[in-house]
Amino acid sequence: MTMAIKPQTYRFCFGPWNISEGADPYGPTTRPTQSFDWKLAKLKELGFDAMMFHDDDAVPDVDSKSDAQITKEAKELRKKLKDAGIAAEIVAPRLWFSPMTIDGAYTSNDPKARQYAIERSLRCIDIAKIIGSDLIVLWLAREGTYLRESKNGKRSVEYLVQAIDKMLAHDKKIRIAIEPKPNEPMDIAYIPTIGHALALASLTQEPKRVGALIETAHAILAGLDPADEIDFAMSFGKLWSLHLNDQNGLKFDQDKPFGSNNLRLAFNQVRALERNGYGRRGEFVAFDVHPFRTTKVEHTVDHLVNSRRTFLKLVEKVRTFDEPMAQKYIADRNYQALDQMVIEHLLGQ
Ligand code: XUL
Ligand code: MN
Repeated sequence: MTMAIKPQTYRFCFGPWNISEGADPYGPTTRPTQSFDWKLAKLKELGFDAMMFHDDDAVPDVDSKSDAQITKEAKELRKKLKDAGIAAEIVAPRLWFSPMTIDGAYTSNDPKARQYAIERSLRCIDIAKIIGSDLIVLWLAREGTYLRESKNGKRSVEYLVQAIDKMLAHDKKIRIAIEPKPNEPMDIAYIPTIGHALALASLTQEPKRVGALIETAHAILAGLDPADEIDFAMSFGKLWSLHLNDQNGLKFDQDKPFGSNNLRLAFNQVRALERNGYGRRGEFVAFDVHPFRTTKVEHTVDHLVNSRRTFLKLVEKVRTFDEPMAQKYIADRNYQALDQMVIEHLLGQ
């Protein structure tokens, strides 16, 4: 007798920065700032399972605090999360705010800045351990250039490997997920795609502990199909976290609600996750989405609820897709019929 595989049930999360205030480079905030406690209570009330963190979401102003103070505050957060029954999914060092990292963090031309970036990353690991996460996310925000002649690309790769090796050596249990993005804030980033992230992982001391996080918008900004990026990473067993959102072409990073711009692209991402069993090893589905600037305060979390709703509806669409019929069209090389079948399935006809 063959055992039926139970359909995957997903667990969801978001970060405190996903309840944002609407500021953009051209104008101020449009909604008031909500406290961390309000966001945590909201996350729980909405039925999400985990929260993702930057190091300074967990311990505000982390650079100005002693190790003892950081430990104390991280322990307070651990208790808060435990009381709420909410897990900490990931912790990411916010390496792009400090005056030390104007010219990059791990790849800065200034050795003091590189040192700062590594020390801050080790502290981030300490915080993650205390609040109960073993997954460190590296969005390599300023690792790239505005001007290619200003840095040496090969040396930058060496610096990245050295930094990751220091993190791996600092704690034998943590894993690192690299979140690639091809541009913004940099003109051109050094690690723009999942392929780059996994190649970088292979140069480290322990490639097994270095994987990836895919963000829909980042893949689109790289001119790639996020579903292919998911399939690629999962072919290597390396998709350890996920930032679903949407993006209208090659513009600024938009972090729109999942499926907002291209429902078919979203459908194909969910298909890739389903067929590869994303979540079976405890991975979470995170939405790295922001409210539209125009959002009124009373709708401040709707983008998160809607993203999860769209995701779950697309899971149903994937599970009810007529796969035998699709296979028949594929065998007959009738991609015109396959195309229409997908469109009508998404239209609910
Ligand atoms: C930036 C981005 C970040 C990371 C976390 O584009 O996506 O929010 O996900 O540092
Ligand atoms: Mn992200």
